[in-house]
Amino acid sequence: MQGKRFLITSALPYANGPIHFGHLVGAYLSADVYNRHKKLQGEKSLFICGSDEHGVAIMLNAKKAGIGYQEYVDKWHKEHGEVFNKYGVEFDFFGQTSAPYHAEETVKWFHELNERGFIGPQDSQQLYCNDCHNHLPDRFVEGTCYVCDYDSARGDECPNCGEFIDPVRLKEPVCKICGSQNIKEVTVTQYYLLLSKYHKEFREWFESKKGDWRKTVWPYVDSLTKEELKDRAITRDLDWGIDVPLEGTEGKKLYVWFDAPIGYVSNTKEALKGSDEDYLKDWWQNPDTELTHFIGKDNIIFHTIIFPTMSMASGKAKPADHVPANQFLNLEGRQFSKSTGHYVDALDAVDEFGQTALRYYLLSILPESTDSSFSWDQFQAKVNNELANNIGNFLNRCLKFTQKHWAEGMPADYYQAFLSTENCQEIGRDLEELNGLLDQQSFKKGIEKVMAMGNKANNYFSDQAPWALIKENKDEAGKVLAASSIYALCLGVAMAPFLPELSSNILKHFDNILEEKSVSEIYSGKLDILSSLFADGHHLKEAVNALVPKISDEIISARKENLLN
Ligand code: B3M
Ligand code: ZN
Repeated sequence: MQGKRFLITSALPYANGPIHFGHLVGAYLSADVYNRHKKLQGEKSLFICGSDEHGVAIMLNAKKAGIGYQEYVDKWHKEHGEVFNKYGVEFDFFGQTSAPYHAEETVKWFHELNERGFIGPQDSQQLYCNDCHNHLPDRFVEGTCYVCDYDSARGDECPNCGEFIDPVRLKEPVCKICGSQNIKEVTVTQYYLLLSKYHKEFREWFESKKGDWRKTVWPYVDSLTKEELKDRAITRDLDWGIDVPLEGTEGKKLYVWFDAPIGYVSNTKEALKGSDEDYLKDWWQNPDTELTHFIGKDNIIFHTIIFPTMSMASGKAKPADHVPANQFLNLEGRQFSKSTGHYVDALDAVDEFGQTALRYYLLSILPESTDSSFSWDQFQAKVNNELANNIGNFLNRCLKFTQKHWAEGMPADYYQAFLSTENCQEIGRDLEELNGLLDQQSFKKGIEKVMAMGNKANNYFSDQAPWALIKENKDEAGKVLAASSIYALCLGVAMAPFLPELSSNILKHFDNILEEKSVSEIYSGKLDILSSLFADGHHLKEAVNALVPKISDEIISARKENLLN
């Protein structure tokens, strides 16, 4: 037995456009918090992601941009990496599905499923362009809707009436690649994933998640899968993607949604290259692994039905333990839309406001159970009132005051006096509760808990008023400040999963006494360690700077105006 370990995945972002706040709150920030949380607890965890680089949408956009597919996806892969980096989303590995290691893994899964009888051919009718000689699946074709007569219905869906379109029935179809109307219907063979064969086993597994999964997830999947699982085509006639590894299938590629989730596995393999761990035995097939997929609600079907079934039916991997899918995030009450300008560029925003302010606000509006909305006014209010006035102010006052009056450091007994108090025990209990919330993947409640701890620290400092006390009794004022430093230290540790940059700015003031192991103990609420940490007192060496800057009205007005234009 190796003990429990945590495999954490975030939806692979399509290498096909910018990442916005909606993506960040949907699948990345909470996963990052969970990974940091597990690592702080001293647990073994791996946080795996990568770019999703196949599919028709990418092909169309690369063609529009006039560049090759690989060049196109590489460009987005690089930009996404930069966004995640600036927001402090720290994957253990961030790969690419266009890489050869990924095709190799995907092909293994295909063969395994095929040999076990879960893949089979079926004929279907498709459109073919006589001019550019392309098969035209779903999004490569537009035409007039056969239900409502709307003249720009897409091959997958009519944006006017919402009909789920069968492309061969479109009236006056047009090829999206070359604009030709010279289109014919042809019979083609595609390979299907025979999910229907696995319905019983799927339901057995799925039933075991009842009561455990979110109310926005389980009942929805239940209603979709109660009666049957439908077989799904997993091949396409395209020139970008992973070749179908069967004879006589030249020109066919695997459907993007077949290979994308296998990206979690192939990227784990790549992440562990050179280590003594095996990606399958030690992780994906290990019963002690807790597997969590962090996703937005639009990805539920693939993560709760199709990929778990592929995993179980192939015997390649264990199915997910948790799929905490988030709802959507709007911007000032409306959908983000790059084309209408109702949009915020995530890179530009983080350059202006910094990681801490944005992570704080975005985490506090996580759409865990209902859709939520990003508002510039609320962003400013929360950052200024809660982060800056409350926590930032406490930290500045406490650390600066200590530094000013005890420039040579404070003696041990000042600290020791606080350790046996009820206040200190309460910090320990708060940390334990925080661990409980994050263990349950309740991230919004988690960050609220940290803010409540900040409030307590701030109130303690204000109530004790060391600036007045020092005039009468320097020793007593010193004890209050030592206690406040302990509050600051514990707060810095508690916020580490949420606000890593602010946390490390706080903790660097305690660098001279802290080790990674002691951070882990404090994080878990085992505050006995403080007694030995402060055994020789403490010296705040580093100059204390304003830790949380406020956001001005002008900047917020400009941001709001920007949206209206
Ligand atoms: N790329 C969809 C999305 O970004 C898709 C997720 C794949 S996860 C295997 O919304
Ligand atoms: Zn064409």
